[in-house]
Amino acid sequence: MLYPIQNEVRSVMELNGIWDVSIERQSVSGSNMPLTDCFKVYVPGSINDQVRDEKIRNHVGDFWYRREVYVPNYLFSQRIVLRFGSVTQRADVYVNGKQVFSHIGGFTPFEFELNKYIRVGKNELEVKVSNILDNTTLPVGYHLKTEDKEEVIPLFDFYNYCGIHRSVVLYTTNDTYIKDIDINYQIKENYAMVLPKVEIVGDYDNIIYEILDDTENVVSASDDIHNLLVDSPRLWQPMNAYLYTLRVKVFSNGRLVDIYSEKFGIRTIEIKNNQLLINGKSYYLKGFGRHEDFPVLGKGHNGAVTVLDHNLMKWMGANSYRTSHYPYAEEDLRLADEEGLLVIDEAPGVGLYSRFNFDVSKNNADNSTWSWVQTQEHHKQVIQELVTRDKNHPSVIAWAIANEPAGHHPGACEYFKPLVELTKSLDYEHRPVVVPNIVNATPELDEITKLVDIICLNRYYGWYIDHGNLNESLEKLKKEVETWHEKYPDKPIMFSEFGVDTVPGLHSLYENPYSEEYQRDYYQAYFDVFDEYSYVIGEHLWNFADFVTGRNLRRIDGNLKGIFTRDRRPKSVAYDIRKRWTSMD
Ligand code: BDP
Repeated sequence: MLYPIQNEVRSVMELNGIWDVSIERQSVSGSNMPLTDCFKVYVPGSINDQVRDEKIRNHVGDFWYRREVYVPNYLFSQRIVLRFGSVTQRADVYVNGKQVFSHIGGFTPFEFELNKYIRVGKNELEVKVSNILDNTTLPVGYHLKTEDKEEVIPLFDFYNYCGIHRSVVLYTTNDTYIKDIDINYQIKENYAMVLPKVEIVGDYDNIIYEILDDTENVVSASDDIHNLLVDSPRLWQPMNAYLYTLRVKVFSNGRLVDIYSEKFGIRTIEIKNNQLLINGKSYYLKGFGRHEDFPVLGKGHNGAVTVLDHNLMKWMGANSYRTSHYPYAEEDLRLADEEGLLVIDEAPGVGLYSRFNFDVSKNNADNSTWSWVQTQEHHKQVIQELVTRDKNHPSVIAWAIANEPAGHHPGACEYFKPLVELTKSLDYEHRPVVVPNIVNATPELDEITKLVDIICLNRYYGWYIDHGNLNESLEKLKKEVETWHEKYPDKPIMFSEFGVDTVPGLHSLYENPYSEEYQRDYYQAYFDVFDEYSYVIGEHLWNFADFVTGRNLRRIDGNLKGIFTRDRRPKSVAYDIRKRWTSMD
């Protein structure tokens, strides 16, 4: 799905700002009844941390958002599209009292044509937002409902923030419009052949494709996609990005009816001899698993936070991150494209593990995951939405289609095989597919790793296993790395998560868990292991910053595994890691 842009033909109008929200539906369309029991919520932003009332903060079920939208008469000569960047977890959209669209899935955009539902001037827009998660949704939760209580118990470790989390816009196009663009290309000896696939709706008689360099010079132009050649292309390199633009112009009877500019980078990605090669050169991934999580905003997108987080990652010497555990705002990826950051782009396939427990020794009590979850169809939908949204981003180097599923429970392979195939088939580049692995899905038992391109390990030896005992746990870590390598010698291994909860300001003379010293020792010990193996191709620390979780005996004010605090102050370990990463070639 294309990002909304404004240009010669298209216009964009933001509907962000303060909306009215209530638990019961308040408005009757057309009436001027005063609204009672409404509270104010800023969009984009999670509801939960904008309210004082705990009942509202913890409400399970529906929230009704409402606002008026004034539509100027001159827009009506065009298609008017209403687009939501994301609504978490489910949205039912009502226009002037009538339900017109629904979308399930909290982290991808959706849109629909509005013309037939609206009039010139004042219109009423309502969105029923639900935060229910169950065994058919992603993420997965246990949905418990009795006569006097409704609850969602998350099978994952972050707070189930809800609301309209990303921008809401009205944008316009003509009746003939560019619906989608796939920018495929092939790199030859000293030129690149760009082969865009453009989907157009409506009548037209001519299309012109232009390729512009980063100073906006047209380097190639044609009405035939087979003639789009870029001589001596400048490659998009990690941390040294170079972006071209594909501009597509659509004409009808000599008149320009649509135009869309999409940036892209020219580069290759390959997995070969257990290495990750970008433009033929092997790269080591240094970076983080992250969350969209910030005080007050919750999971609401805020451009200033995106910019700061990217600046902090670059300051640390990172070159990559994973959008754990769901697709992030489109603005994040657009920035990563410009900055040369490498992104493992993750679908919200999290919680696929019956009776998941932080005490991993308890995780083997039940092996029924794949008979209980009914998420496969929805999983296909979220993968499709992820790949079609993000396919043209040069920053995206791999798709993570789930996080820590029960890869060792019977049925895991049957569940994942079609999903891996689908992901590859949707992506013209066939980028690597990964599924970060949980420690219980051992090399002997796991059924998923054979399907993926990079072995991604989330490991907590010295924390959930052998808590506080680094020496003993590192022997287990080494043994495990070697066992995976023996089983899959051609696949690279990366650590997609490892870390320890650390209370900022807590110091200890000893190896005391939760202290800043323990976090420093833990990371140093892991790095010493990684550096022994040439086939370990990356380290993503868990987590970039502390983040909010549900209430749990193991969580003191959330998950404290951040290298930064939730308000982005560095813990001591940040300086060690910065030193390591900035001195690594
Ligand atoms: C892993 C999960 C991650 C958690 C992390 C932790 O992938 O979402 O936050 O452990 O426990 O199991 O900190």
